[in-house]
Amino acid sequence: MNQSVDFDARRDAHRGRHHTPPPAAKLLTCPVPVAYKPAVAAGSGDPPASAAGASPGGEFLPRGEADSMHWLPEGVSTYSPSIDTMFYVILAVTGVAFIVTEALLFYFALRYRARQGVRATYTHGNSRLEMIWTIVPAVMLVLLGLSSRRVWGDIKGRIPPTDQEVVIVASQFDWEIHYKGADGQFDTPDDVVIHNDMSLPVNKPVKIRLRSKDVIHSFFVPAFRLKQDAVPGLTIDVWVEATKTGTYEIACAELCGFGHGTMRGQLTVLEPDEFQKWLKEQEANVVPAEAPPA
Ligand SMILES: [Cu+2]
Repeated sequence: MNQSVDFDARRDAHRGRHHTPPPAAKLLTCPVPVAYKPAVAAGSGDPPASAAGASPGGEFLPRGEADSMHWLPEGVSTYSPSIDTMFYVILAVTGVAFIVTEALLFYFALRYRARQGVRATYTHGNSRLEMIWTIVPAVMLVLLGLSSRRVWGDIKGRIPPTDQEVVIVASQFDWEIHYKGADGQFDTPDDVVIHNDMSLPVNKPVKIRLRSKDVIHSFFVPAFRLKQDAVPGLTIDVWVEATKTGTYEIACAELCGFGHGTMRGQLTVLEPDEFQKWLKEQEANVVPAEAPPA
């Protein structure tokens, strides 16, 4: 059974005609759920393929084949273990509550079903029971909220000091990745701009500034456990520190139009010296925009 899709062909086909929806048949053939199998082996010395005509040969596999022991893809950011712990704790609490309430629902539906000769009694409810099933979930919700506050504050409430910055501009249906050019500043003619193909250094905090040109998108890197909306008119800062080299998937996690499902990119985590080498190569390729006439 071959469920892999030609990720690069899909992305390349989409590049340059962002407002044309892809053929419906292609959208329908996308297997779900999928996990991204890294095309670049961990620690590989190969630089990532550049944006133009990239063909790193990555392929999507059914999640079960990628990792049968865990439901989640391998976490490769400093905060992914904390997110996973929170996920499994919340899943356990809500899972038990779900099973208990559904079991009671079926039990009562069966136990008190209409039967001949049995007259229904009218009940107005039970205040004590209602208090219990309101207060217990409320207390559990507060406890879950309090226990996740530290992790949440660490991820969303601060940006660790770093000189590594990337600006990501989302649009239908494309991720535009901006790096400071040789002058070390954004919004200048020598900025490096790459579509749907991002590279980052490993073991180094990176500040990501998210923007959107049109509608709300959501920058989602499952392997980092990082998901953040990109909202038109706002610049939203997030950060990540990758812990393992390799190639990972970027997805849009906010339904943003007909081509939403094709709004994918790849993210390559490189050793710091390889990253610097790659960035220098990209800088050398930049054709500065002509200065506007005075
Ligand atoms: Cu989107």
